[in-house]
Amino acid sequence: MKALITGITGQDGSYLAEHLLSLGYEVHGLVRRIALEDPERRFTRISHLLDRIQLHAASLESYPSIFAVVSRHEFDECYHLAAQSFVAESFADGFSTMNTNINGTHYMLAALRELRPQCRFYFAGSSEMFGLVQETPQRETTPFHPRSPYGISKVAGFDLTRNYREAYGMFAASGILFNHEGPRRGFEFVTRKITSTVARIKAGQANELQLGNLEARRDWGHSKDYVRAMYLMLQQETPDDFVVASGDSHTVREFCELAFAEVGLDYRDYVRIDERFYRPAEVEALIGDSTKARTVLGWQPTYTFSEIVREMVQNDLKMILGQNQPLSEAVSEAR
Ligand code: NDP
Ligand code: GDR
Repeated sequence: MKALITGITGQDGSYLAEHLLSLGYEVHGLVRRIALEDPERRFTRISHLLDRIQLHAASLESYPSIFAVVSRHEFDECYHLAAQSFVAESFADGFSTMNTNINGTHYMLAALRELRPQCRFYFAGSSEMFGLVQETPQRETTPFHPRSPYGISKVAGFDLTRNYREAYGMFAASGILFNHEGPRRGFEFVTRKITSTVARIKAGQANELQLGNLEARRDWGHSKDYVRAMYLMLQQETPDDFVVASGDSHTVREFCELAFAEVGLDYRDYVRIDERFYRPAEVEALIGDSTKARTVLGWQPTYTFSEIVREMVQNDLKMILGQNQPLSEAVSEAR
């Protein structure tokens, strides 16, 4: 089996590549040309896989570049994960988020329809599509009410995917994934911002952590668990959409409490509220009902919330104390 992963350099792409390799897949990744020119910084999450995967340069902004990659290989499955994935950035630059996320998805679907309509397609939908939630917990039938340009772009991608399935009979499925984390999470997302700063404080390299809304509530799982669900969705007899969630939700404050406690500190001594990290429209509380994924796909998560927090803190401590990785640089750029 040959799979193409867009966004292979990201958190999920790297775990999914590992999972598919372990199943005997030939794994291809679509990456930006600039990444090929700067492999040391851009390929940190996949450096250990480089001799086992094939990378192709293309841009989500360019249909011809995507068309060229799809035309050169007979892919059986395509996991479309590439996106501008940071919600806060989508408020700062809604236009480029929309362009990359909506057109990028449309280009992928159009190229596959033209060249390889039998290739199975996975779209990385998001719980951000629920936004201002219309029911709790959220499931496949819950109406969408996105609260950011990012959320809106994901609703459009979801609708495009369903339309290609209905109009052209393609095997096109969307996962509606709730937040998922892990040691490879980007530094700007709140979980990694917290765990990396905890490590810096413990190492004497920082003395406070600036955050926005501590009462925001999320259903946090582990990326390693969630990429298994993506794979399972493409192994079904018919294409369908699935919510993937832990069913357990916690506030940002609770995440802080646990992360600081992991190194013997009290978060109240270090966390400062900074208005800059509030969003113009917040998604206050998300919690998913993944009954359908659990019954139809036979999927279930293996990590608990406290195991995720512990793994992330311990990983960041190891990076900062053991290997002198430049955590400080990344964190000071984060927001
Ligand atoms: P990351 O931000 O870690 O990875 C995003 C990937 O997209 C990177 O490989 C990045 O490449 C690539 N990318 C971004 N812009 C472009 C572009 N213009 N052209 C080509 N590639 C581009 O995201 P995650 O791994 O966390 O998430 C994967 C997908 O799942 C995303 O679509 C995200 O929106 C969605 N999602 C994530 C959830 C989560 O909690 N993690 C939950 C629900 C959905 P580069 O390295 O070059 O920047
Ligand atoms: P989210 O993740 O927006 O849910 O999107 P993020 O970790 O950025 O925010 C989670 C919640 O924490 C609050 N928050 C802060 N967030 C950040 N980044 N920085 C802060 O300082 C801070 N303080 C409080 C936020 O307001 C928010 O409520 C993630 C991404 O992976 C998306 O791509 C994905 O689709 C969704 O999860 C599901």
